[in-house]
Amino acid sequence: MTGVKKWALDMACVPWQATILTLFPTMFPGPLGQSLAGRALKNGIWSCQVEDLRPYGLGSHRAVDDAPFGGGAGMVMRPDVVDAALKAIPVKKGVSRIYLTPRGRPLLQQDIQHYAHSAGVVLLCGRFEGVDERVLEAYNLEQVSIGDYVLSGGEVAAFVLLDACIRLLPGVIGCEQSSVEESFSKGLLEYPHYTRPAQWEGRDVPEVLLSGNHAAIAAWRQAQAEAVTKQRRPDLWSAWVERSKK
Ligand code: 6GU
Repeated sequence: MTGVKKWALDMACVPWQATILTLFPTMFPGPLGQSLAGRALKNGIWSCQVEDLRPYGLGSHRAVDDAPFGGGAGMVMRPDVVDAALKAIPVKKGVSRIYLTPRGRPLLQQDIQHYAHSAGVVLLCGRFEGVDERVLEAYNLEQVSIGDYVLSGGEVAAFVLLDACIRLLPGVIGCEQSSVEESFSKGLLEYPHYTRPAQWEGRDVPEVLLSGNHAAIAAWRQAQAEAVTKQRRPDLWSAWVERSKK
């Protein structure tokens, strides 16, 4: 075991805790069992507790959903079933309880930082048309969306939220990465990256990057970050311009 791993184990006696409520428990840890997140899971930096919603279902068929009052397409997850599952999850201080839904507030890097610095998250993954509103209210669940498109369920959104948190946990990646983090937190997209070969298929690496002039390189990267943000993300650009005036 490397020094960093040992340090991480000593520091994080209590793993950052991910609890996932889902009808598809075998999906987890899924991609989070690989690569950086997978190694961190094995090293005890985070834990993955999956709670299957099915056993909380009603009747011999363990029904978890029913037709919407008022009519319309699709099925809605029953509040009594979700309540029974949530009751089985111990309430822990510093653990946010989150319902993943396209109706939620957009998930931002600042939210990820907040969750990563906390003790963990409980994620309720919906399927079908969604979850009965009353149980969301009763538990005052945070409602979070990962973007303006519709997924077939909250599980893929849970992977996204967890992946973004796990890479920020102490000991998951080296210190070099933390500066990359800050650069996005400043609100600009990143500058472009280049590596060897310096010439490839008739395309050259920008000369300034080969100059060894660190001030010139930093200025070039800043200008590139600003240009790409202005072009691709006018929303981020306006916010950045506003903040720069203050
Ligand atoms: Cl969090 N869930 C689902 N089902 N669809 C989404 C989403 C979440 N965020 C964007 N689309």
